[in-house]
Amino acid sequence: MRALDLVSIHAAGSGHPGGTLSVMDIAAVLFLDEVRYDPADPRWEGRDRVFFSAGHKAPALYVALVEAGYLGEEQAVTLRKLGSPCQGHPHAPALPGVEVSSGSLGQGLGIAAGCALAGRMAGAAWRVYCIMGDGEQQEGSIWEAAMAAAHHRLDNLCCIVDKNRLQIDGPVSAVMSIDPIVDKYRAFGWNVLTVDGHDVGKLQEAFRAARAAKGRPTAIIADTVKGKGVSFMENQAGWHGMATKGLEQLDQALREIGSPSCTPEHARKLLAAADGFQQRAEKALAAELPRHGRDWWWNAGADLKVEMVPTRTGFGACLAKHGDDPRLVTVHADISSSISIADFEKNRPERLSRVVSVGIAEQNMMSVAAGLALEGKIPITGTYGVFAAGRPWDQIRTTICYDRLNVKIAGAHGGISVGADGATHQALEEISLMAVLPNMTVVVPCDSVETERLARAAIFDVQGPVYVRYAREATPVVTSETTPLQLGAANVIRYRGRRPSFRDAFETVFASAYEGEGEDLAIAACGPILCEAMRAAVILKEEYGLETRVLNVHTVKPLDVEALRRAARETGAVLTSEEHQKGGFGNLVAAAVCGCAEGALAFDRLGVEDRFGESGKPWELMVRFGLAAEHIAARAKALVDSRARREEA
Ligand SMILES: Cc1ncc(C[n+]2csc(CCOP(=O)(O)OP(=O)(O)O)c2C)c(N)n1
Ligand SMILES: [Mg+2]
Repeated sequence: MRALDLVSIHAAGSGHPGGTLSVMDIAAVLFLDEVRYDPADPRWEGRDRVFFSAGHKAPALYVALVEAGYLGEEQAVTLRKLGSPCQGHPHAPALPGVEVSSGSLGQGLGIAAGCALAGRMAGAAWRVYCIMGDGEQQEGSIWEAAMAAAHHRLDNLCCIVDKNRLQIDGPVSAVMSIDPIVDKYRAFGWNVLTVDGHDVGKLQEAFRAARAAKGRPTAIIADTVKGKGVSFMENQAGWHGMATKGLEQLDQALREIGSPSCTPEHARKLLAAADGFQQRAEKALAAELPRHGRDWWWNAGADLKVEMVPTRTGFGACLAKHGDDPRLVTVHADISSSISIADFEKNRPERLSRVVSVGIAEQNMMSVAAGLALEGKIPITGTYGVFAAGRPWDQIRTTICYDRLNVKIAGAHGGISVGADGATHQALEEISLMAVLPNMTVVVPCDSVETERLARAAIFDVQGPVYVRYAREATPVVTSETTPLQLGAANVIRYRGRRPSFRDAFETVFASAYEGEGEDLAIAACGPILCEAMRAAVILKEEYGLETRVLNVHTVKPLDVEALRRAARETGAVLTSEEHQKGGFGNLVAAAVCGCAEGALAFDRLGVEDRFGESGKPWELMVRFGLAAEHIAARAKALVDSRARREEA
């Protein structure tokens, strides 16, 4: 199981070896010994229910489902690929055997408690199991569930904590201690057992004891080793979320695991199967990209060259540069490197006294930040946008926004281009969630340079809450230090003809200073998809002779209404583009331009069509979800054509 786990993560090129290797013996004992199920009838009423609350341990669940007969090895190795049933985090509707989707930590125990309650109401004999991480114990929702499960005496419920002592930012004891965890569960009224989580016999015994316990739920605290079985991964925080690089490293890991069935030779066959799946997915995808004359994809031609840098880099650069201001305090929630907030203290040990770790506890993160702000600090909090905007929305609304507290929120991993982690980690709703809040400022910068500059403005020029949305993937750099930029003011960007550099092919001015040039249409965008809108302007001009007024609406709130209304009046056709559920940005623009044009305004919105994201490579997903320049150009062309037809009629 460990070998297949590592092969699937290797084939995906990303994933979580550390926490899957630590939980593997637990998963094996559960699925091969303890739990009753029927792979021929995944919804069999009499089955025991197993919840993987720690959704990033998905590959361990998938290989357990292979052993249990739910799916084949060849399917398991399609992990994280476009169209795979094995999403980066478990997606229940996609894969029989998965009870519920997970990936947002801290929710499984409550679900398991509800399920156990339903089982008891039905007088059923089946039992409920819930697997959690030790860092995950930092989520307050777990303790709400722990209280409820004990209160309701749910002895048909057994949770297992994979206590591997590490989370993303380092040792659990350093990030936010959970100990004494045994005493905590006991104090909440649970039957608590401790066990060596790699001793199969002891695990079987513990599950037997859990079944025998009456009148209260059982928590099995399993001592484990993160990365168990592979010498270079064991106890290394860095192997939390990283695939083996190169076949040599994979082979070394496989040799150490020493599986008789999943040898390096067998791994080659599985990797070839994964490759075949990928090629078929790419072929299908190629047909989905609208064609416009020549290939206009990024850096495909001899000119219009562009550099790609992740916007998150710009956020980190801002903190590194301006972190000496003693008012700045960063508040971390265990993903500080990947969102670049840790650049604040990188190589600057004197700033560590202004770094606060709250653990995986996004709601408390906002409350702590609020308290810091009350005392004159400028707290900078951040995590992935789904967890930064969604999980603590009420804290942001009622504590931070209501009192206009000076809290800066970094919403990383905005958009579908997050890639292989899948829907649970792709923030597609936060523009709506944040822009609806009174007193909130929302900025969505388009590239790394603009992110750095707008983050600086958000921190120092705005007195009050600001949400900065940025992304994960490397995206084009289309602005520079000298590009006109003012928070709250939109820019007009005009394509001026082919140049060696994509950035130099455009002229950018403040919208308020722009003299209309009788363009055919306007495209309003925010975030990295603005670069796609710019590329669409190239396609529209070069292939169809259409002039486009691209509007960089980096500040979504307060919106530069005048710039949008002028664009609507002067071009008569407006298309909005967003890497977000369609309307989060587009509806705000629609409301701004509504009724402002003299004749009928041709208006359309492009964005994610009321659906969740999925796993895949970032650029694959931009195509699958219809967000690339080729799609924008096609929609823009259709909009202009429909106006022409209307005018003719
Ligand atoms: C609500 C939420 N916040 C943050 C994350 C990002 N995240 C994924 S795994 C992880 C660390 C989990 O640590 P632990 O529970 O110890 O599991 P291990 O990796 O050791 O298996 C974090 C913070 C998340 N998935 N969900
Ligand atoms: Mg852990």
